[in-house]
Amino acid sequence: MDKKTWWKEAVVYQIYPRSFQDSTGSGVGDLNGITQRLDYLKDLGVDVIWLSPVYASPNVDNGYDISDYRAIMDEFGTMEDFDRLLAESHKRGLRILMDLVVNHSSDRHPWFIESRSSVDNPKRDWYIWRDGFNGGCHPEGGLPNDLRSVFSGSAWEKDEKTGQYYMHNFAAAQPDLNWANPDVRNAVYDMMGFWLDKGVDGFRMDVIDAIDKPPTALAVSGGKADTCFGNPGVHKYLREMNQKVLSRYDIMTVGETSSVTVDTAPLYAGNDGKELNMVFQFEHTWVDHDKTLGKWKPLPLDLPKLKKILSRWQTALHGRAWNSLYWDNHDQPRIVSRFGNDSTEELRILSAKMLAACLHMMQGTPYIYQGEELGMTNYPFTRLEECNDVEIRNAYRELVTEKKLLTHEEMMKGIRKLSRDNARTPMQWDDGKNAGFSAGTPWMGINPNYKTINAASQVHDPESVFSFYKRLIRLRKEHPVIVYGDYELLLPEDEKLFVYRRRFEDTGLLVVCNFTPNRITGIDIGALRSDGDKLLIGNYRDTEPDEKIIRPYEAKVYLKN
Ligand code: TEU
Repeated sequence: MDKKTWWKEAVVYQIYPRSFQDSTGSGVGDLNGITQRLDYLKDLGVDVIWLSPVYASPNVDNGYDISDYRAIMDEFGTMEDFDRLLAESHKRGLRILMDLVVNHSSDRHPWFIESRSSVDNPKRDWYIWRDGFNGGCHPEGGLPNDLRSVFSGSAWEKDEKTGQYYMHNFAAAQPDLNWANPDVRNAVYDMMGFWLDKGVDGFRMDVIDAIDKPPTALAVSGGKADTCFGNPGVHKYLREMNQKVLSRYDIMTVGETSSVTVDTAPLYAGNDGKELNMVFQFEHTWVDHDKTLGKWKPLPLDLPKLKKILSRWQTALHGRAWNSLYWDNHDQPRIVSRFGNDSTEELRILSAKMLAACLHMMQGTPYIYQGEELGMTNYPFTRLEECNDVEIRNAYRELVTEKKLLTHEEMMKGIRKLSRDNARTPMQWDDGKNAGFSAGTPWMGINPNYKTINAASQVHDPESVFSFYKRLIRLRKEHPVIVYGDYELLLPEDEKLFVYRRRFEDTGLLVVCNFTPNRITGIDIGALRSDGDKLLIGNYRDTEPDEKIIRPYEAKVYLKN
């Protein structure tokens, strides 16, 4: 049985501050904007707010490139604004999770500026420097090896000053820190203490599975390099971090770990509590990615595959480690446009609710990304100039311009379906100017559907997507089976329905979700139900008396008490 803790029972709401609420008319969201909206979050019923980075940053990757870990980004406000946000959140019983981005810093961080200044600078070894292969005479341009950046191209950047290359898993403006150096680790732990002593309630740890680089990734070989993600040495550092920092506070921690598997999850997030509380696994976010072209060539949803992945995580971690549950975040497109259906208002609302029920009835801590609770959709990008994301721009350059593996139209199609910028358009608060996001010119285009899809039209409507999320959050607080129950997938091969059961002590849930716009007949839900159960929540106003009919995007959850 899973030990009870507050973070297992909590629901987290992720804010991307740049796009949440602008309080000054600058066109960029800010901390005071978030403070103004705390009552909205309280009304929704979430317990924890995860803030994407709010630290000083040149914004090559929108705050995931930090130039001062102890300062607030100018555009977002001041440290006093932050302290007020924290105090106002706590006053309402809302906790704050900070984004901890310590796999890399910005190339403008004073540590890196010093590090690159000369080969014998004391901070040289705070980053990862290598000579070029063969004295830089290799036909490939002398790169130390063929290690690739997640954001396209080589992970090595030549620094003209000293002639050596530094390593970056992400953009060239995001040099990786050298965790093998204890001074780096201690500087990070000190900085974490600074925020924890202020009273923040935990951390979401960016690409934390990449902090330990295997020597085979960094060898100056001119040839094939191993990936930097998921090297077992990560656990040595996380255990040290836990002993020196995390264990001293009652906080919540979640690791962003794209390489985690059901086998390694118990190391990161096992019940023994030696490292983190939970991890974000990525497998379900790759289900519609092409093998070679990835997200830039979207595939149709293979529901049996999605069910298999999510169910494997549910079953393997039960009683051993703790799951996070998410469809959306700032790196993912909008779920309703991805696995749901935004072609009509009716289907958008039904499918957004169905997807919410499907996820929120599983075991794990659910994360809601800003706007997901409104059923916000992808953006109709048609021109590259409408996109901001460094990942998109780099991938476009490599795949369309240089290698010609995709045409402009194909790439734009991929961008519309799966790119990260879909999540980053401003929050749609109302049907007024700029959707109520900003009195100035928004830094990024607002989705033209804001007149219909916005918070103001949903908060008081009991049939809205917002109200549905609110009910799901409340049910989680009322029924321990949702938090602590075990899990069993039914009808694994069915291509249209996602059906599963949960059990806890004498109680049970049956969750039935139709992932298609069609009426499904022939499967007798009545036969799967338990004696005396009742409908706990559903996304249709009325009930269909014939239990052999499941309506378009219908979701039904039965509870046996
Ligand atoms: O993301 C890390 C990560 O794994 C992503 O690169 C992911 O694979 C990609 O976004 C999918 O398109 C984190 C942050 O969440 C992301 O916003 C940052 O860009 C990245 O780290 C670098 O800090």
